[in-house]
Amino acid sequence: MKTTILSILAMLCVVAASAQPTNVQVKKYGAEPLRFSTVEEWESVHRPVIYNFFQKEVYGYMPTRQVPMSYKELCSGPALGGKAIRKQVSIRLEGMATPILVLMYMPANADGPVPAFLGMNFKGNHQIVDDPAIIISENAPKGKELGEDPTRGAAASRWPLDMIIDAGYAVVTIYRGDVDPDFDDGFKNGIHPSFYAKGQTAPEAHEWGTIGAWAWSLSRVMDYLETDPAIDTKKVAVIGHSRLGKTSLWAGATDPRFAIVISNDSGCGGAALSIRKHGETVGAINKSFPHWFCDNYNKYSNNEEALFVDQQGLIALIAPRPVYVASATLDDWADPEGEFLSAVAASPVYELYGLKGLTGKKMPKPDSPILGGHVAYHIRTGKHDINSYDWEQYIKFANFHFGR
Ligand code: GTR
Repeated sequence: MKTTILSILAMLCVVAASAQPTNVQVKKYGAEPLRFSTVEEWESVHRPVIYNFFQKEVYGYMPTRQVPMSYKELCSGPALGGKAIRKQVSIRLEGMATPILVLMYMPANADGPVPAFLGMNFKGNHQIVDDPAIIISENAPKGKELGEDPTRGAAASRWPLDMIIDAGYAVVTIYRGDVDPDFDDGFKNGIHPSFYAKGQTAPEAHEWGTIGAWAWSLSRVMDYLETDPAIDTKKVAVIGHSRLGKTSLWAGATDPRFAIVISNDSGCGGAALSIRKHGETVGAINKSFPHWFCDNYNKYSNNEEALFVDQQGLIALIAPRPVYVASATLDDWADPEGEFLSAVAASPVYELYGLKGLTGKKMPKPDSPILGGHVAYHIRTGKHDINSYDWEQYIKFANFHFGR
């Protein structure tokens, strides 16, 4: 009997092994459109190779070690004139001096769990709306002398809460500085030290930098959301602007629980193709922000030709989940055309799944979004920013994909 079970198991293993395409050669993808023969070939051969490249050479591996984490609901109550419920939660990680403060606004009239947009903010939760009940993080910028505006609601134009709540979505946000400060501190502060091995004082060349840490923390917020019955965690869109757009793309690539991924003006190291060297280059970004990527990424400074795969690979890692890439006309530094072409070059992977990508599409005119497929794109008139025009498109996109 035992022998029969073993031989059946052995046969199953052979079948499973032979299901792998054995004749597929992996060679450098560069910035080429990612065209493969089958979903199976993509998932079993190319996706793992591309994913490994981004982990090892670009954003750095996230830790595999578990660190004890706890949540605490700090307060909850009516907000936005009664149309929303504001909830604040702290996430504590062992080894971190301060908690990650999660700020949530949820539609008050919901009759069940609601879909949500989850994203980081730049300067503190209290900046997304002028609401005196928002707890100001100890890590938030404190004075104008630092070149930062500490005012409540200073970033409200980036978070059109009324529009989002009226559309039936929750907004969930955390401040980037609660996770890892955005300067080159040698990874002495923030989240990294909690994960060092004995005697370690900085991440290894292939280990996570700041963007990796930010993306990881969005997954930890998702862990919390999975315990909160107010949120429909099958319908969480991860969103970010600029450096936080690079972060949302990496969060989407690393965590399949994010049902939609939105990159707003993410540019170099985000959606844009690096090989074009238009606007910000890999060399420039590594020089100005040496802490964002892993040290291995320095190999590609002024050496973009050596990239095994360009940023279209990052977008493709999100497939088959819907992805939205957006640009702005005055944001030459982020290379709008490079962002569009990258979304186009990732599209064949979506099309393998029978989904609508952007293959064959031309760069649209300003303010003419290409919606309706699984890879969406728009270029908005105006500067490097995220505003209510952008959000309007993201809500339409989410409504379409969440069947609302
Ligand atoms: C710029 C940086 C960009 C972009 C931007 C931002 O200074 O060069 O890569 O991320 O900051 O986050 O606003």
